[in-house]
Amino acid sequence: MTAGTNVDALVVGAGLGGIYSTYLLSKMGLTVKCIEMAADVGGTWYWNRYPGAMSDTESYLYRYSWDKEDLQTYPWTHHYVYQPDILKYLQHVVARHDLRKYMQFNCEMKAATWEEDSQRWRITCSTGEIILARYLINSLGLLSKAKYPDIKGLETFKGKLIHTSNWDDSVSLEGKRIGVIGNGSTGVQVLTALAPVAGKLVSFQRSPQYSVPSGQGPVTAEYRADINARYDEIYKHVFNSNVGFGVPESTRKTMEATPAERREAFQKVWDQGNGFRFMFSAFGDLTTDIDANKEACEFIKSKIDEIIKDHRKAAALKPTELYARRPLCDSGYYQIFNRDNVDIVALRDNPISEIIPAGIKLSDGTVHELDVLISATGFEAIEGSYMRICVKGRNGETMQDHWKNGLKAYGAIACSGFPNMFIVAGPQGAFANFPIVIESEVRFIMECINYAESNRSIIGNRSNGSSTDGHADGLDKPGPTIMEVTPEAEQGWSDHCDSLVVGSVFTTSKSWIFSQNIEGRKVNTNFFFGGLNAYLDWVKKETSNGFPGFRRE
Ligand code: NA7
Repeated sequence: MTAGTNVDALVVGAGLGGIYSTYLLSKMGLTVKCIEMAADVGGTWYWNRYPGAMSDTESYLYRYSWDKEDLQTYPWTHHYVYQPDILKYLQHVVARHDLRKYMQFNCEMKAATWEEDSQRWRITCSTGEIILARYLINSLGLLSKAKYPDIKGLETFKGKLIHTSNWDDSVSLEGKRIGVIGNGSTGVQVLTALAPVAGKLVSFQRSPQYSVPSGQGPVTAEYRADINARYDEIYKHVFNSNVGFGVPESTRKTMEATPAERREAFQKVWDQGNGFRFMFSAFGDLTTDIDANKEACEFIKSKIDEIIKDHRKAAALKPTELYARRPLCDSGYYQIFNRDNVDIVALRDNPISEIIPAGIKLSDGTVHELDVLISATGFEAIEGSYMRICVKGRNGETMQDHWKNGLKAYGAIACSGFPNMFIVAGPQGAFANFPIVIESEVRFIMECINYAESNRSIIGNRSNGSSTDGHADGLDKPGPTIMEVTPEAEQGWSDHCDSLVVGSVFTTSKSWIFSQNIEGRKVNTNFFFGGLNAYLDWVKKETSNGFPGFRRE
């Protein structure tokens, strides 16, 4: 066997989750290495460099909560941060905490195998290096593997084809004839940003989506000072909330309000901006009551009619489904369709028949000639990152085998048969603001590692003949030194996630949230819809009860 570099913990991925994991593991005193396939840190924000790429979490929350001084001093100027600023922020955190020394770039994990004899993971990298690690923390990215549209002739296109998640800065867009396929959060952002730049811009839209204003704009010094003064209170609220977006979470029932009160409440959140505010602050039942949801749909459709002058375009942009996907917000999306150089093609009436060298041919024979075709068609979400590599746990079981009947992970962080392996932003994590979710999952993982390390030191002390005071969990016998979740606990979590979506309107729309954006994929509950607060309460119980979901041998 080839010898390899030995570390206590290997972190794979240097995005939000990988950076935080590396920081905490190094603080714990373990030897740690972080490998990243890209040329630098950033994860999602390294790859998604398309024009208009922006976080739709307000700037004051789109950062780590654990460095208060940095929270109060790091500059941001607008209500939302764009991709270049997020990337700069992450580079800044890595420099501030001197984490680059643990990191190796242009290095992809190709395979990882659990070795029973050494009780270690053997990781093979794209560089040919072998790394041996007691703990493997995969922070590979939830939305990492690009999904291209499965359309006949795509490869024949003679212009420039770009996927938004693998942007090519060298492509000139000024004055060009640009087609965009996809109008999810990415499509909405890229279309809005390109409207003033393109010569002609056409959105080839399969399913219209609801979008509300983001409320983007500069912040005043007073606004920033107020946020700075309230950070403790803000994070207390956020970690105790359902979606963690810092917005009020209403419990008011939509249908108990009069039509005028409903319109007034929707108008208020529309004016304030933010998709999650619109979905959760005006009323508390848009995701659970179809009649309530329909009221929100009608309100947004009335706004589309108000904003868009051309009736044909307005009709094409109006969704027919419920407001039941990840809520979108924008910086003037519907408004761009008032421009003469921007058009919409409703593929539900006239689908694409094929892509030809000159552009896009529709079923009715119309040809749209294009210089640039942008694919904003999303990702092979969650599993995509795992399916392209070979991770083998006990008895040679691969992640492909493990997830063949659906994606699952106990508490979003561990899979049975994969000892001492953890996942950040894997399946069945809280459906909430991502930096907060990632922090929560990373802390849970660190609790697991800390527990195993404490048990190791108790056993180590015993074999040295030293006396020990109690045990890691206060029980009679020391707990496990290898953290491996039981199949029952893993299945129990997955069943719990399934039970939480019964009756949710979210199940009515096809999207990556339920693995329905990929043809032929099994419908799966990819999130824990019980709320961030419920997730954190559950984690607290697990840790204080001595990790009952993990094997004790
Ligand atoms: P999404 O939300 O998965 O959106 C993908 C879009 O691409 C959506 O509008 C799809 O239409 C469209 N699509 C996909 N395939 C096709 C084909 N073949 N023809 C036409 N249109 C197609 O990805 P995003 O990148 O926007 O957002 C992903 C997440 O990133 C988002 O939730 C945020 O958390 C950040 P469909 O709706 O399937 O009809």
